[in-house]
Amino acid sequence: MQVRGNIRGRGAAIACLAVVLAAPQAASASRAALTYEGPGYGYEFYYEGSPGESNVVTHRAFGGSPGEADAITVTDTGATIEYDPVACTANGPHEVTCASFNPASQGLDFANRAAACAASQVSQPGASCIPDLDDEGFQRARFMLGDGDNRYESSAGTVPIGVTVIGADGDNAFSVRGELWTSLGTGDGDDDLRVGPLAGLLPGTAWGSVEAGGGADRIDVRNGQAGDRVRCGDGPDPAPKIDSGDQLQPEHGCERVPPGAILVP
Ligand SMILES: [Ca+2]
Ligand SMILES: [Ca+2]
Ligand SMILES: [Ca+2]
Repeated sequence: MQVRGNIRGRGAAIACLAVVLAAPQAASASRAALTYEGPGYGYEFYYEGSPGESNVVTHRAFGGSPGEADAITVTDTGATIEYDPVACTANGPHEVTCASFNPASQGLDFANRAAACAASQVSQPGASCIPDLDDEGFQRARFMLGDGDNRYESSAGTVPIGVTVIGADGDNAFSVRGELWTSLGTGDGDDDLRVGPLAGLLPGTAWGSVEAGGGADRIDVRNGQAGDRVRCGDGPDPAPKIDSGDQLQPEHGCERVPPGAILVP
């Protein structure tokens, strides 16, 4: 299954070949942009909060197929959003849509693809450089929300991709559901972190990773599947809510172990 292969291989050492769509910087606004990561890896949507903001974010991916969304809309009622005008359009100050197939970005896309092909032939002589247009959607979205008490919630009906949401030392509440994979990370605040189910997929096709840092963190990875990995961090954390077979890492907090947990280093 191509989508899953690509997602599982996301850690492979590929050059990030073209960070070409950085948005204009503004002093006090969040920022939406996207990055083309090379043939077969498609695009990553990137959202970064500004210091001092308390972001209240939702996103919805649409078009394409699971693991390969054509476009992403992000809404942040806690911040004004700056964006790359080549790939994105605004629907008001708090909502932006970015498209992986924006006609204005196609020329840029092809240039990047040629560079990626050249690089792959250096490491794999004879490797094909035929563009695979089916692999050029958004495979992942990353939200770097920084300090403040941030909120993040998945929209209902989003096309599942990979989602990363990172906060800092505020009291964060992140609730992600319906994604192929999820990574949540926070700091010393008292955080509320949830990885919910993805309907209609076979067991083992979605998973989550949660790292909660200091503070008393409420963690819930009851997505109906085993294998989610939890680090509670320091602080008086209550026992995480898990499915049987989810993995806790006692070396990283999680002193209160619920029934069914698998302890891993
Ligand atoms: Ca925390
Ligand atoms: Ca689980
Ligand atoms: Ca903790």
